[in-house]
Amino acid sequence: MARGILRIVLGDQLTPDIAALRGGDRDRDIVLMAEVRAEATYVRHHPKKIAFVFSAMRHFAEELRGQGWTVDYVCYDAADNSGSLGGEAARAVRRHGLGAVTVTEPGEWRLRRDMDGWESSCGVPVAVLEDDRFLCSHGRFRRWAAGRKSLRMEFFYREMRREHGVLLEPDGSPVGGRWNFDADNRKPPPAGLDPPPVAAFAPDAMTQAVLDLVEDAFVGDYADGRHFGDLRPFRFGVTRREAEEAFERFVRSCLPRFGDYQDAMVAGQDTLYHSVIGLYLNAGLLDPLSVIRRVEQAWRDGHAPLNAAEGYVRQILGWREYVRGLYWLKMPAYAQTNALDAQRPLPDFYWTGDTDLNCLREVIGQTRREAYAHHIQRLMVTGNFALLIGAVPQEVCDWYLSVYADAYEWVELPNTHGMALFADGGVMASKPYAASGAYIDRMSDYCGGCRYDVRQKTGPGACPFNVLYWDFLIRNRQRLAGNPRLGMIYKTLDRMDADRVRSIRADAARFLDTLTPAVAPAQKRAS
Ligand code: DLZ
Ligand code: SF4
Repeated sequence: MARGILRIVLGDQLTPDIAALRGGDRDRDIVLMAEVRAEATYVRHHPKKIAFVFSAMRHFAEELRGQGWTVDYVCYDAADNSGSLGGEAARAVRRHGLGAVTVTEPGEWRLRRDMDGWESSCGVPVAVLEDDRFLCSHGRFRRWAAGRKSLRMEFFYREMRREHGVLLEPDGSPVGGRWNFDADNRKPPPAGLDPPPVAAFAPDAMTQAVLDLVEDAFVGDYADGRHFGDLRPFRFGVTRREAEEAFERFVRSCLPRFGDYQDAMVAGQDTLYHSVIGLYLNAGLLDPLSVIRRVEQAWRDGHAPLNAAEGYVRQILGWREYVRGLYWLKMPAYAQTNALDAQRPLPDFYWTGDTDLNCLREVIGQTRREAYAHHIQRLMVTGNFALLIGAVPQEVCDWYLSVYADAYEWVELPNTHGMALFADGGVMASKPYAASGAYIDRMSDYCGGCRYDVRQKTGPGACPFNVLYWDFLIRNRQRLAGNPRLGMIYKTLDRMDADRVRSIRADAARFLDTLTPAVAPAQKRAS
């Protein structure tokens, strides 16, 4: 009788019909799931993220066992844990005398390259299957990208809408007469917004055991090599049922106002009307197309306005698929991009939250507590600041990859190198997302609680974003002045008198001098 197959399920592949399990023989094959040091430490992930992944993995293993699979589950603290997925694959093949390995492709280039060596380390054939949980395959994205000068998300998104029949009139045109209601997603937050709390789940015994393990192995002072972020209280869901409940709760209570306040930021309101399901989607606990269909239905039922439904669908069917397509199209070179030659180390306060710029303190503080921040907090506060000071793209990317519970390199790298830092030279964005304090002031209530004055343009009390913004444009004139979308801004700069320009540069230099590089730079990833 032919030997069985080792079917490997990774920590972000927690989907019962994942490619590697399809067509398997439940009597003969073995499913391997392994908590390993290499995955938990290739960057210093937020302890909440590790706890979420490990606990969701353990719950998923139970789900598979309930469906008749034999699951060989290797715990992080098992005495003979080899520390890597490749090592565990080879050990399991030998342990069970199996004849082949099947695995669904991972979300990250690093691990995909590693898998090329698995046939020789396992001594049996290894099949790496495409991850078809995404709506756009690698081939489909390549076809879309072929021959295009510009790879803008908007055009990709329209094709996805047409292809999957989402928010369309019977004649194929977009409902509401427009493809994109972005302009209706930018309401500043009025005083007294009172969003409902995000779904929270009490840890069960299995999660409690994981929390203890994570506490022992990872929690402590970042400067001593431990991982940044608060482990407790831990309130994430860890099963498909909980993820579905969290999403349904969002649809019922938050979606109607999500559209209006998608870009708003309010101190102390960590989630506003956001769904906070990125971690569930990216780990495989929710299915993107079901999420999209549910949101479309909420609009068709008159429960949510179109700017909310379209704005939400754009994130999942547009941005999420687009960044994943771009990642695999452009890797590994994309990780090395640094079009603006940014060389400044990431400041230490990204890892401590200890800064007197209130917007950064709020967003980093929230990130430390929750392993969550929404897209505008990421793009226009921490990302914008990193862009303006010229922080090294790889360090910035490692920060995002570490601190957010939903972060995997396929989503983080394009968002950092492409969107936030313009390090790809304009593949993703038509201009850098650079903004002065005025943007943050308009979209948040952070400035009221800040020791800097957002209306002051220069001088010791001026909002640092104001001088850094102009300093950034001056520093990068050669690279950016030819960009048609920046023409007006450079004209304004050209009209500034020389004294003003000198004082901007001097203020910026003084401020930049106060930044201390991180004590323990983020661990470098092998790519
Ligand atoms: C993020 C993560 C962590 C923290 N730990 C594990 C692990 O121990 N075992 C595992 O299979 N996966 C883990 N993951 C998720 C992987 O890093 C994920 O599969 C990436 O997409 C790698 O490509
Ligand atoms: Fe941030 Fe400037 Fe506003 Fe302070 S004044 S919160 S530094 S934007």
